[in-house]
Amino acid sequence: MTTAEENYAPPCLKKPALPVRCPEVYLNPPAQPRDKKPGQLSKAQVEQFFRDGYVVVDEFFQPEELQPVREAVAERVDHLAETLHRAGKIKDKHEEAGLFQRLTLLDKEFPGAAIVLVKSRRNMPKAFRDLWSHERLLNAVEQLIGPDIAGHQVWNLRTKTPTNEALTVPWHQDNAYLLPECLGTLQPTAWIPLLDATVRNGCMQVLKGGHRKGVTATHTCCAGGTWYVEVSEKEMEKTLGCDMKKDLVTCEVPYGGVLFLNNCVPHRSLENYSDEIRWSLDLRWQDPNKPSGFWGDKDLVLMRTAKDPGYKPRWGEFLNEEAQVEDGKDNSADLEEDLEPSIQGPWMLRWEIVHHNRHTRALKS
Ligand SMILES: O=C(O)CCC(=O)C(=O)O
Repeated sequence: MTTAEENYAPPCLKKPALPVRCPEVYLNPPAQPRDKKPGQLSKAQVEQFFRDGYVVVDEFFQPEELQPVREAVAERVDHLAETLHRAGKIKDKHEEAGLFQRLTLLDKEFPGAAIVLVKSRRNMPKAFRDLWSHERLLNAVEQLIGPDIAGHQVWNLRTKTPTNEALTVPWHQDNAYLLPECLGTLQPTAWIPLLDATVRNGCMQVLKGGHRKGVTATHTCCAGGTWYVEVSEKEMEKTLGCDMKKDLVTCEVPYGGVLFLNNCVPHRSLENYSDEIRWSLDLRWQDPNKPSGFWGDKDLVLMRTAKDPGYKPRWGEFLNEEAQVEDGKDNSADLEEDLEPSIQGPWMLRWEIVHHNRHTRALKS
């Protein structure tokens, strides 16, 4: 194998990791669209994304545009409350509590309710799909990855209830959760809070420039009482060349704002010390012709293609539940929920398990 090939070859899971490096996809913007389109980032914002590995864009959405998303989250919490109640796990459904309190109350009565909500694979609500394929968002993403855009299989609704260690995400690079083959694929994330995300309620922190070498540092599994992989400060300094003092950026994002993240940049979220739940969504995209690194057999969802300007995402295929999305409604409330508050995933097999907890113990090979 030549040196150049070595640089691009994904390390086989069974072999010791090769020194894989793919910096250029993370550093060089594609040709910018010639047309002016709503939602496009400024030249300086595009440059920042590629130089620093992140960019915060305030006022990307109007509050009323995010209202359906808040309502869909409330509906999910309501469904969870009904399910827990039916299963005899809780006595009070806390129907009077609002979006920013109710899950905390459910979690008090049934510890782990917030985790059950995180792992719920109920259909992605229409409001989430509309946000993910929002015209303005895709216009911004086009500036980062080009005119062919697919939604990545990994999306999350984060339910950061106050002082809940299990929901505080430690330092990681997103590609550490995927197969090594996707290292050469730029997969920008839009991290979208459903309230003002602040230091107090657990906003994100980024190590700016940590993507520049285009490598995935060695992570370990699993941090504290979580199912998350983690990369140590020492390892980020050594392998990614990060300076923990100079490169640390705390990204407060006001409601309506978006934090765009590069999948190679190290980031984490802070603990929530407020009395409200810090809800957020993280949504990802990539060029459909590149490896996604997803472990399962689900496909990407094509959202735009240069060949067909009128193309619309085929959600039925993505969700594999055509009947449920055909009429635009989410009539999936009857789907069984798994009420076991632990989470396992294939990323646990990619990295050494150095700390066992309820999540790793339930891992089947
Ligand atoms: O929202 C959070 O707390 C963490 C999000 C995150 O790490 C991610 O989107 O990759």
